Amino acid sequence: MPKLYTMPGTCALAPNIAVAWLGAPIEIANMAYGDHKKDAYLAINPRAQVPALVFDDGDVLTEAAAILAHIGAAYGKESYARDERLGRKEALSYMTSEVHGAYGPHFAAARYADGEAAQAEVKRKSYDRLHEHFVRLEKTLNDAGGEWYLGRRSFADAYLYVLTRWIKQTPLSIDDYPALKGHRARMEADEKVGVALKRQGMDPVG
Ligand SMILES: N[C@@H](CCC(=O)N[C@@H](CS)C(=O)NCC(=O)O)C(=O)O
Repeated sequence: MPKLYTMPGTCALAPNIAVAWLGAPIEIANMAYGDHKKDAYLAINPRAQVPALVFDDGDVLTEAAAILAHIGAAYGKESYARDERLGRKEALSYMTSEVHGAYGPHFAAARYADGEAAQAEVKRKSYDRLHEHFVRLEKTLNDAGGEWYLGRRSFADAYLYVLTRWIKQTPLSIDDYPALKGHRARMEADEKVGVALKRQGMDPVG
């Protein structure tokens, strides 16, 4: 059975949720934080990042957007219209690169600047960028009816949930983005999201 490597608190939650939603025959291998830098995992992903999907023949797929696309194509039962397929691809590329990337200075300021003052400045500026992304995400969600990011539930919702969970760790407030707040609560009311959180050693953020 293919194995999805995850770690508490990480974006690997999105494919973990996708596996739970589809009941896909994929084992979740949740590592303790730190194990991603040990030899056993570096042999799987030398960049020391999760998620990684390891197939029975040893092939490895990394990058959350690619893993989500694979899970949808291999195990998805619903058929999506062309505009939905394109919308999902665009949403996942945007979220995994632009928005996740904008969290970089928050999570790892030392990669962007030296010294406490410079790092604080880099972080402060990153909250401005994140705010712009949340305004855009909020608008897209509202334009789609306010319930699911693309109008009906898709893997974009799983990744959006990862991004809105992290708001809690920043000085920004989910209260400033009411549609995102409602979306996060909707995700946390989902039984399968609860299953995914549990197997990744995580709790709802409330
Ligand atoms: N571009 C990659 C990014 C993956 C990534 O940044 N993973 C983070 C967790 S969200 C990680 O493994 N970080 C390792 C660390 O914290 O040292 C993807 O979309 O899968």
